[in-house]
Amino acid sequence: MTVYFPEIDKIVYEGPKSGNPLAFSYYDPQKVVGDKTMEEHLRFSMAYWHTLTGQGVDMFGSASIQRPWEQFSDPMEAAKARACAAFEFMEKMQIPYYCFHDVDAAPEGATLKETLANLDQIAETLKDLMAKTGKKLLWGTANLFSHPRFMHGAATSPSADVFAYAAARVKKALEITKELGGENYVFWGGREGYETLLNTDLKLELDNLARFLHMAVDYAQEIGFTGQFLIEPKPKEPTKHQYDFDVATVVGFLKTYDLDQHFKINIEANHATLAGHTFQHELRLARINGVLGSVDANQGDKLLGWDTDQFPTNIYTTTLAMYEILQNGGLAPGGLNFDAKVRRGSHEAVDLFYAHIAGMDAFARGLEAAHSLLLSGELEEFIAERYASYTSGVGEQIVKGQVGLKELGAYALEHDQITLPSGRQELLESILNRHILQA
Ligand code: XLS
Ligand code: CA
Ligand code: CA
Repeated sequence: MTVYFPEIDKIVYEGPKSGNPLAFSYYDPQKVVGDKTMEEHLRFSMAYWHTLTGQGVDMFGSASIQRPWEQFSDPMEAAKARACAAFEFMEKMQIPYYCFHDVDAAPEGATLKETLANLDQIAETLKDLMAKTGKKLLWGTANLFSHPRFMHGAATSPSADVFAYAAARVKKALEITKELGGENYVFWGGREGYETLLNTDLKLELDNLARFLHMAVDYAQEIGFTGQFLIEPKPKEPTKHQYDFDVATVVGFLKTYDLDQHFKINIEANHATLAGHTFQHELRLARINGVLGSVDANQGDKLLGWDTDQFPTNIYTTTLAMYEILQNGGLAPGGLNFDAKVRRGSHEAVDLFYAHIAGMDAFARGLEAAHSLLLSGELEEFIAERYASYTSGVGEQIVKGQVGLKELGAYALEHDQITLPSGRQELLESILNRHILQA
């Protein structure tokens, strides 16, 4: 079998003092943090699209990246070579999971029939490689946004034929995900949104999106796919207004359409910031609603207003993310999928390794800092104290629903001289810093 990364050996943990850029400084898969190993906590996954098929293309320039596994005139040959490169990469990086869109794995054919046959064939290749390497599928999905047929949406297209076509692709993607033992299945809205209400039947589009998702749930039951369904929110890009804007919007949508018992949420850091939220905000909101399912681990650039999908290197962010994930009891069956791409200028194969090492180390360090923060209980103690007025007296009565405006009105007349303690934000920020620096 062709070796695609001959100069690179397996990346191993050497510790923070090593200085070897092709080694982990913090990610030590077997190291136990609390009740699990780092590997069990972090459940890292490689994104097939960015890592294997990303070419550094942007609005102003053509491909800056040429991967040897893509250099075949027959697209099926390229797809097989790509699969081999993917598994070699995962093995060398010690990444246990991967995620893919149908078209990342196999090329579209001239007809839908051909496309589906290509997928079946590549699924066999993937299955063999998974059996040989022990790598696992975190989630599968269908790309319902790249081809021009999806220019007006897929499940929310004004064309019923496009709706049907999209259904056929999701049907096959679900079958393949099941066949490969996928632990989740993701719906990211793609072009499910609109540019202008002047040409849009908003109500029909939202109803159709819900119909589509119900069909997927029914089909999964029919074929015995037991993986977790996930919706991935994003506020904009490619459409001006995406229907699955953020966690709050998705929670409302799922409840409105009676889908809440079937779906959890896949939260991407860069999508959170595009929605004007912190990553932690989205994780917290999902967690308290019981729908934190999985994470697309990346980061945006606050100076740029689009989805830059950079590798996550900000340890503040990874610490606060792991703080939520630990309190969620972990992510399983979800994981941390690097939906992240190397920059256009980072065009050499070795950059893929540097990038994933940076992301894995940032999350490993974040895990340790978050664990130390939780173990100390400093934030939780402060918060408990801050809200202590709800554990007795009138506060307890409010929480238990024992009082209304009448009773509270009478109470307030007697208690209108109120003194409030400090919120201590700066102190808490220095506590966070201490755990990040010392964990
Ligand atoms: C695009 C999305 C996409 C999903 C999977 O912005 O992040 O890559 O994760 O379709
Ligand atoms: Ca994503
Ligand atoms: Ca993204």
